[in-house]
Amino acid sequence: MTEERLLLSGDDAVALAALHAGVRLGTGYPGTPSTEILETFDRLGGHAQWAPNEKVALEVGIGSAFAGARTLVTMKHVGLNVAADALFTATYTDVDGGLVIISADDPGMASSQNEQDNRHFARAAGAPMLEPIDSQQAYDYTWLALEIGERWKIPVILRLTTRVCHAKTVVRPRGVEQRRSLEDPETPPENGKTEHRFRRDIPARVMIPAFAKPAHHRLRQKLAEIAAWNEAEGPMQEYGSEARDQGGDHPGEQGGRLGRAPIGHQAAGAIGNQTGLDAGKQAEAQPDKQAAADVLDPPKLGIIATGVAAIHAREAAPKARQLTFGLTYPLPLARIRAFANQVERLLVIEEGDPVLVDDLNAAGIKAEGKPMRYRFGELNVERVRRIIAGDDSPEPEPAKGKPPELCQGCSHRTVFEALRDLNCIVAGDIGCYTLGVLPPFSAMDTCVCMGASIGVGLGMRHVLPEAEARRVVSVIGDSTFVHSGLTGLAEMVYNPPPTGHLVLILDNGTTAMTGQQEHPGTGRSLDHSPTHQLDFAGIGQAMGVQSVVLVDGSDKSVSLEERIATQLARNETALFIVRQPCVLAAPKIRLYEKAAAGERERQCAALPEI
Ligand SMILES: Cc1ncc(C[n+]2csc(CCOP(=O)(O)OP(=O)(O)O)c2C)c(N)n1
Ligand code: SF4
Repeated sequence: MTEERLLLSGDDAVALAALHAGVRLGTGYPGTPSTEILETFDRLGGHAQWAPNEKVALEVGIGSAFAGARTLVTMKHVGLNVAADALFTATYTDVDGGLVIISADDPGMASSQNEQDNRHFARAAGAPMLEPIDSQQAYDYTWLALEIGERWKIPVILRLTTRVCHAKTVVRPRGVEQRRSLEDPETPPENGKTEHRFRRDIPARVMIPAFAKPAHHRLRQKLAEIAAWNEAEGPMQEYGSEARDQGGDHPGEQGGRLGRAPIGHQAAGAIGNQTGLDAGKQAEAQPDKQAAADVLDPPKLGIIATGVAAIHAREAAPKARQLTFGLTYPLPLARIRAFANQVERLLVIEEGDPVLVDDLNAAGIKAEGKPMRYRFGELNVERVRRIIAGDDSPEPEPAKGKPPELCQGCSHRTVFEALRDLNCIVAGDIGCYTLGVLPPFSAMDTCVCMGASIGVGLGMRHVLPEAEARRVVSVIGDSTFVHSGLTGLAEMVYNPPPTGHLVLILDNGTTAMTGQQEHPGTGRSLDHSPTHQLDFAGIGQAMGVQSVVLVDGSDKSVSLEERIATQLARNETALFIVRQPCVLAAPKIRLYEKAAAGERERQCAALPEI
């Protein structure tokens, strides 16, 4: 450990840990609140790249880990749905290099289409899961995930949530002597990097039934061993008991190389400031609440809490006994049982679904969960106080913010004006353009998940009466098209509806919604340097779409509305690529293009004359 103290977001802490731990490859797909991890890893000098989608990112990560390299794969919670096919079998395999999968969950849906709780994935796929409460633990648990992964040759999920990703708290990184450098003095001079060699192990990596059956047994054995390790040495903190009065954490925290920041007042304060609540200040501001102190801190109340909820619980009931652990799957059930035996009322404070409380009750540990209403949205100190006190009075309505809207001058505006005026039935998708659903456009009828616009549009075309079917249009962004629209296009040409169909790709040259990331359609890598660019028109033609049209969105001499209307009257499959850069990204795109042109000129000038 160094004396260095850094104020970092959880995302940045993961990136820094990845760098310090010698992660050779970081790959992922953008998605709030995980996007910054790879961007920071790249800025710090790590090898980071955007994949077309989360499944490909995880597959690349699995390959890298099979080759023995420490690897980081990042995504938001719904990304794990896309990557799930790879995940559920990867846990059967032996990965040599530590493979950390970041699942950044979004309770409260600050920027997501659902608030699914990815703790279910750990249980369903048999993947160990670590859940940090703050940036220090985000740093420490990234290391720990790599170490657990390498010891048991298993992918490990690091589950973050929006608050942990974006709140900044103090991080004390490992000392330089403990860090793993990418530079290895014993490796050949050509690249100066650690060489990872492929180790053949067919039964551990080729999941045909003959090898997968024993592999499943191995997975259960690994999880049993990890659970035993978690009981004995896993990262855990207990408060309100003698151990806490002596300032002691679980021995694992002290003896292992694990998190060294207990949930003390410092960490609680850091997050508390985010929520605007602090135990002392709250009591001062609301003297009537003081009377509830006995309810909040009865001597026999025991709280089990994980993730950021642990900080809220410490602040809401500072005198209550509390057990918090970092490795939340597989659970340290014996430790929990011992804790439960010391208290009269055992309360589980967890954000999202009743995952932990159900696990405890299933294991015969009598635990109380939260009322249904707290399953929705994020927890905060006030909500946790209410849970503890059994206060079921109505919660104050959150302040209404200004509804979001497409930027002035946004290229998506023209498209939605046309679709509105033509009274189209619009199968929509996810991106900035989803805002086409709001007034003054109100021109989107469905939005389910990334890529769904094409399939959903086709489904409607197949069953609606002809006049209505003709009005159906699928609208998809460029990043989303690469992510999961390509197979929808294959479906369109393979099973064309009798009226044909029209897909509009809104190609604004960036992944605008998540902060202007590159993707395979922009022709630039994560660090904005030039790379191969997918040709959407060529793809449409090669797939057999009957009418492929490139539309310059800035060309006002052609009416987009007329073009769409003409197309809808034909029984053809059609792809319109409406191209116009996002107005916010355009200046940067021009800079990247200028830099690339300069580089090409330099390379040409350096060519020998023939
Ligand atoms: C499976 C999944 N991964 C990531 C996201 C986050 N996300 C939502 S839309 C989007 C892409 C938006 O880019 P694009 O389609 O180009 O539209 P734009 O925002 O540029 O208009 C991303 C990454 C998500 N919602 N679901
Ligand atoms: S960020 Fe770009 S794509 Fe998104 S609304 Fe603004 S101009 Fe449109």
